[in-house]
Amino acid sequence: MTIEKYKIEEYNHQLMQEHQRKLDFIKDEVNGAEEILQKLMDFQVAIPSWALGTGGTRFGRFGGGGEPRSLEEKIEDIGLLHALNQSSGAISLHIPWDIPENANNIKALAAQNGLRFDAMNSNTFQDQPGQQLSYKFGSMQHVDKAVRRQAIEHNIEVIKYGVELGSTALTVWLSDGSCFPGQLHFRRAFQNTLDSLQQVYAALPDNWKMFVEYKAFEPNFYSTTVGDWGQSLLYATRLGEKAYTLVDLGHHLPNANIEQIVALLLMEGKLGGFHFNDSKYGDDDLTVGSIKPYQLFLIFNELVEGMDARGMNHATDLGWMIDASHNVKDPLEDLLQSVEAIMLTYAQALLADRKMLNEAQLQNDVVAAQEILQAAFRTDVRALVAEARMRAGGALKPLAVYRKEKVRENLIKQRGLKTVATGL
Ligand SMILES: [Mn+2]
Repeated sequence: MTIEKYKIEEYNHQLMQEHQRKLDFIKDEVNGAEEILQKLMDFQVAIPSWALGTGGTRFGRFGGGGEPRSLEEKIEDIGLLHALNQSSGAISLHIPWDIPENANNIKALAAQNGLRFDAMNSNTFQDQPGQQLSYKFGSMQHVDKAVRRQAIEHNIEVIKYGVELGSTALTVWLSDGSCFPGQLHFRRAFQNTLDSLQQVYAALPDNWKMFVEYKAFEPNFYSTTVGDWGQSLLYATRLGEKAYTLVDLGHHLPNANIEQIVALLLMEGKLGGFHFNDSKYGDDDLTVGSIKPYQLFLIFNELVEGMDARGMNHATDLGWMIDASHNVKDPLEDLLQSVEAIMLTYAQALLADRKMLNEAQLQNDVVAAQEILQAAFRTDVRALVAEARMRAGGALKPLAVYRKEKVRENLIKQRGLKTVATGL
């Protein structure tokens, strides 16, 4: 299913008067509105192929119907999101869940939908049907060299698929670790993992990056071999200049100061990619901005400040991706909400008066520093984000159009009620 451009324009037209009033107000309130609008239009967030179906938990899964049955249908779904918000112009694939049978056709279909291929994701956290050796006790850390070899070869195969599609990054997330004290020799696990990653790194094309994603716990509950940003940075530093740390918001212990982690990784030139989601307890994979919006703002504030300090391009110099999937919402509505939350928070971070903040910091004026940050956070930037979206050809209110056009009902009609997206 597609939503015609004229339909989106019709809906926009109905809202125009009210929108213009709100836009005039905010443009009056803030400095450099046009510059912010351009940055918002340039900023794209990649959608992972596994977020298009209803997520499951280990207790159950409640499908909503009309889920994409193939890579082609996943691209179609992201194309719908992008048509509505003009900010979801990339897709991140997971191998082996989304092996492109015919790379040229898949590339052409993505291009028709205005999408490019973001980072490729490998999977050595599950055993696949027919797989020779098991990852039950880890993949790249494994005591058996043959298991490590299998994991290395899988990652090299993922790079090969990525090259065919025009991707330029590989994200490696390992579930390797241990569940009980004594199970694992920590240094040996690290060295095996480093050696395996080095062999994958050696197969990276010159223009590619490797993202080493860390996670504090789950599925292993005693130790994780890439467990925090320190360990990831250690691997990335040992690997070389094409290797970076990837920060996933849900992969920290409770109350970790993620904004400080981001600031220091940027300082070291080692922040490569970012996975957005939100959480209350652990890796809850909830909608971005739904639980801790102020934390998200503080993180974005450091991202903008740190990238500007290094002269980085916000839109292109980091890999931005949503990594969330859960049980109770229509996945496409959830993704529209997540992208909206990201754009709103990015806009607020762009508004922060950094010169004043710097002065407050140098004067130890703690009260003023808080006032400056919260003034930005409490600014209603919804009209700015909507304006950027409309100028790019999207909808002023994407979620409202999605519902009025009965997208989910149409997808269920087309695909059926009992479909299950691959990989979940
Ligand atoms: Mn992730």
